Amino acid sequence: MSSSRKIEVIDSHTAGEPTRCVLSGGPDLGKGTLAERMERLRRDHDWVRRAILCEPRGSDVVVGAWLLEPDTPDCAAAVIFFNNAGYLGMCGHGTIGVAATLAHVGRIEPGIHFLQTPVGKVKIDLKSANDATIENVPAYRYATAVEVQVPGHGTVSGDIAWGGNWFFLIAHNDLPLELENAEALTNLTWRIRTELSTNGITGANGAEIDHIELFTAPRDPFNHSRNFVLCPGKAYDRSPCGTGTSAKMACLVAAGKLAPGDAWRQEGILGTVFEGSVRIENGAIIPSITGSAFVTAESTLLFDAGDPFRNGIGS
Ligand code: PYC
Repeated sequence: MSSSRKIEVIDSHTAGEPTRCVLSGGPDLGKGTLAERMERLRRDHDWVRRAILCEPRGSDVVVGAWLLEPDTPDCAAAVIFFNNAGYLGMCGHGTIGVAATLAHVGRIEPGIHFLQTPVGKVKIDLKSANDATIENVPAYRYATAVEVQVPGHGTVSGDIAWGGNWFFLIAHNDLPLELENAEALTNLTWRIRTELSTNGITGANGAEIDHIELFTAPRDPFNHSRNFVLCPGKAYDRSPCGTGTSAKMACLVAAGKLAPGDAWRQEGILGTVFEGSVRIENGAIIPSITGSAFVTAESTLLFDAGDPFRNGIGS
């Protein structure tokens, strides 16, 4: 028995991290601000997030990007980012994926565009069908040298920073940040996240710190650093993480280690790179991230009423 619902999506990856852009076919989120529409999605239609991203159609790694009409006429689109665990404020790799997708469907051409996100307006400088520089929302270091005890591991010290999502950033030299250690790194960062939450260590206004970022020296000496980023749903970011690189640059600026206009080449766990820099506007740190995305599929998601997993496994 098939249902008439069909959701059109375009898949891409940015530096190895997948994005699934929802073009049409989702439930009507009604009128109102983007924040109101996101709240309606979360409250009334959360099944569709799981149906689109969770197995058997998706996987824990994929980030969804729901394209909507913007509230403001100067934006090419509005977007709500989501993953296997819930909703994201901003997503750097996802924004580059959205840029490549909008170019793929002919909605934008190389040049300057704006994207509305739930945490603010983001600028896209589309350089070609695959390459873009995005200017993120302002980033800042919220706290430095915050210590947390991780049972069986010891004391971990890190910075708390906002880069469009909340991050705990840690210099890490125990276990190499290499793919073969992904499981051990995931376990460690998950335990750090759990201890932050148990100990009431949060971002501003009690916000949950749901991204944990480890740093070490880059494998390629041309780069400045290599990272491993744990995302909220326990998947690790295959890319160097755009919001994580933004948070890192905010910490470097606060520590006097990065000046406006300096390049920061952040290598991720796959060895792919985001090139970042910052500018200062009215005292705020505005990060930019340059990366490449490639479209991998144009698909129609189908919802058979008889399929026990039509709304995703675990629903
Ligand atoms: O690139 O900002 C990012 C991101 C957040 C979660 C996964 N990727």
